[in-house]
Amino acid sequence: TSGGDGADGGDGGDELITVGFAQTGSESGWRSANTESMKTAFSEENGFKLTFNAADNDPAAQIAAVRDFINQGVDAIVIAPIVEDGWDDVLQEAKDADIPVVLEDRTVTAPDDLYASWVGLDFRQEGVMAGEWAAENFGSEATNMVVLEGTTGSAPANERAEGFDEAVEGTSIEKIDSQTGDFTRDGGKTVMEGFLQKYGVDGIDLVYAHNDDMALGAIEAIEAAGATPGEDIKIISIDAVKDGMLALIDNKINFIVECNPLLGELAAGIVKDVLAGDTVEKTYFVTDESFTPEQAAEVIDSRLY
Ligand code: GYE
Repeated sequence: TSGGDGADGGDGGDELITVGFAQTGSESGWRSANTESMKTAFSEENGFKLTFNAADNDPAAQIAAVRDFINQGVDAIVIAPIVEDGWDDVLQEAKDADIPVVLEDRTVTAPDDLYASWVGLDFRQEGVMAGEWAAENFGSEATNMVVLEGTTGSAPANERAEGFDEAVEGTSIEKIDSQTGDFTRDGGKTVMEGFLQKYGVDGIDLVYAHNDDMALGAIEAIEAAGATPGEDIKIISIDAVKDGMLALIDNKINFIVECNPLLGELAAGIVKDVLAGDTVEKTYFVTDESFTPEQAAEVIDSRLY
């Protein structure tokens, strides 16, 4: 050939692996970090040609995007499933078309022979960590708690609720209300405004937000109601994204459980292994930490997201 085509030494030539990635949307800081991590890992430099779709949190649109990928005949499909249910048919179609599917982030209820592998976080354990901290700090005094739930039907909303509830069972923490804020800042703010109207500032002691963005929205609502977040009303959330950590250091949030969004390299490695016919595990769990304000201040400069 005439050179200059950048055949940099590999024996596989410059055939790129075509991958369709069906992302949930762009609801949160976590999601932005996850999207960036995925795009970096599935780059041409790393041997991939990525087609990216963000479904704006619409499960039907996400399934349609996966169907498009199947029709395009991509080499592999990666999905961050918005909701757990409803995947059986399209995953079967991918299987019939011999296109391996790797899930990242959220899980599905479909049988696990319909996908090659999943990489993500233990959402239930995140809920348990948040609940154990709540139980330890507020579990022996009467505590009225409201919950800002993630997207209804999503694995993290379901499992973070279950894990937390289990950890605070038998304590004096009482869940007085729980509604979805869809993992967005606006959603968290609107739902919290409603709670404040209904129960008053004095009727709420604790907010458990399924992600930082909703906690940040709740902070706005609490401040607008003339109260001090982190003091008059305590806040626990999940993710540990930059803005969440800064609010934690500011003592507006009291405790954050981490949820690591940097899954791109792992997902790309799994896709390559699957296509090479190498054996992969069905599940890969990435571990999470948790932070008090003091701990957040110590690590903030070294955080990658
Ligand atoms: O916690 C939230 C995002 O699925 C783990 O989705 C993810 C969650 C994350 O919108 O911020």
